[in-house]
Amino acid sequence: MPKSKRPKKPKPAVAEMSTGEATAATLIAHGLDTVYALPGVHNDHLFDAFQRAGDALRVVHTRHEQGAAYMALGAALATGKPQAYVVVPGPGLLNSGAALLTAYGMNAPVLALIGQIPAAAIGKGQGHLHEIRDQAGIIARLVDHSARIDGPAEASAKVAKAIASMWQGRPGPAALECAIDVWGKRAPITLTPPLPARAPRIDDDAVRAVAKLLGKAKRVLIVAGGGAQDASPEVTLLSDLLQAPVLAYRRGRGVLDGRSPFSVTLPLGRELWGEADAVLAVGTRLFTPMTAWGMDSKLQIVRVDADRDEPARLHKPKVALIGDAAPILRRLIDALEKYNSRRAPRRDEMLQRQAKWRERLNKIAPQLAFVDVIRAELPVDGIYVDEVTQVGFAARLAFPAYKPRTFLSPGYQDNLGWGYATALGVQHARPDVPVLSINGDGGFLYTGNELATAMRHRIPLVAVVFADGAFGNVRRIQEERFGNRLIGSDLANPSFVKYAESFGAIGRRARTPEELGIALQAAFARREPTLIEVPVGPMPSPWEFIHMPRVRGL
Ligand SMILES: Cc1ncc(C[n+]2csc(CCOP(=O)(O)OP(=O)(O)O)c2C)c(N)n1
Ligand SMILES: [Mg+2]
Repeated sequence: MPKSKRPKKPKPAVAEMSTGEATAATLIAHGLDTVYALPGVHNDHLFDAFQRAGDALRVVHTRHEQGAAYMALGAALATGKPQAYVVVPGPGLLNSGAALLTAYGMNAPVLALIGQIPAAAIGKGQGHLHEIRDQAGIIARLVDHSARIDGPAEASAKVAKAIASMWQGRPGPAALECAIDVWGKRAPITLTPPLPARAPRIDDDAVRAVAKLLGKAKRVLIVAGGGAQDASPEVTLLSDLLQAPVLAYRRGRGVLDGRSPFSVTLPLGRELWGEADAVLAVGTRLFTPMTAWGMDSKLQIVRVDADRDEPARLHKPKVALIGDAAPILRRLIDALEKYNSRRAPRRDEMLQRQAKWRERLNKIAPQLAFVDVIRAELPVDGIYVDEVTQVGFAARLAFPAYKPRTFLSPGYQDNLGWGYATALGVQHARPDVPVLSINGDGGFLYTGNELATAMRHRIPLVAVVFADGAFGNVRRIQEERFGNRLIGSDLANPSFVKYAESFGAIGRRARTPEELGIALQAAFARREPTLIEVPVGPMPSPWEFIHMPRVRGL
């Protein structure tokens, strides 16, 4: 072909844009279609860019910044895709802080876009509106990647880099600041397309070593964490090949279908930890087993982790495989063909042991009765969003999650009040499936005001509030361990039914597990913002099943 007729490589389009417009266009080019936000004068030009972007980038505005940040977190957890929230500097940033901290702890791809005072005044301490000392330093402590956008020409590249950073090494949130007088500045802009993800090379020698180790082992236990959520088929196949139970507590639930007798939570998981000769830990810190259940030289540990620094934090493993779980486990499955040994099927044993533990868990029967009706009514694809409340603790022990990303629990922050707003973000990002938020009366009123957001943006979330008139968990500890000296643990509640109705949402009351089942069925059929109040009394302590003593290295 003559040179002149060769198709030309398209040149990136250059257009005059504002910093805000370049930011919006880059978010859209990265597949984002929503920003969760609370506006203010620092970000007016960015919001104007959102307005001009029309349906390509919808703004879901909330009633408090923590609502916006938790919604972005929920959307990220439900989809596994990057999500963004926008807040003003200073108080706006701090109001969103608990959610950003939780996004960090959960390795969730949330981008925080944060306003700033006038560029020339930053660092001078003159006391501008919403000024906070060293905002850049504060956000740098909260996330692994942060930067300031200093002008229109660099906006797109900085947004693209921030989003790419969410998958480099350990996934997680990122934050960008931009000054009030910079969002509106204009210049000729070349947009930066999504940067290619750089996957670390898989170490085939190490994979072979792991296949030999696990192939020979007699009693393998797999432990799945949040980093295993996208490796469900691989973990499921490995569980079968190795006849290995899969332990998941909060973040790894649903990776192996909870209906399998090989799917275990803490109490049975601890027993199996005590008996195992090898553990395959996938995308988990292995925190509870390592810090509470103990280690000895007879247990060989293999870690699969996206973060190079994580595997040796508590105990140096035999082998660590670094990278995304799914491709690594696929290589491991291939290698096992050669090295795996025959093992007797463990299905019957697992069925029996599951039944035995279910019986022991009857100590928390009042909570389990609610967990069982919730599971019965929540459709197979439905998403359950946990809270730090009594029925929540029971669900962590006994709720079978059927699929990945359908059991969302806040991980090691375990922060009261994450539930309702996070679930709202989940339901917004996944309008195709029913979402259930469970709450205590303490946790719910952290973000119950976002019922207004559910109504304004027509988000058909169904929420349950278990109302015991107390920070029940705290009160029980005061009763049991502090001679019933109660302090700061009683609550004056509104009528949650009337509260929901005052927003225009559906409010219902259910007094028993059976009534809750009926109310849930109606709510999932109706698909409108709904709050179901369940008055309850004190519930038995679940802690003996969660904080359990050592089984190894005794
Ligand atoms: C952000 C945050 N603040 C405080 C706590 C401590 N905390 C743990 S459970 C709890 C009480 C929960 O009360 P409620 O939501 O009513 O649930 P209940 O135990 O009564 O079922 C508190 C205050 C926490 N986990 N997170
Ligand atoms: Mg309570």
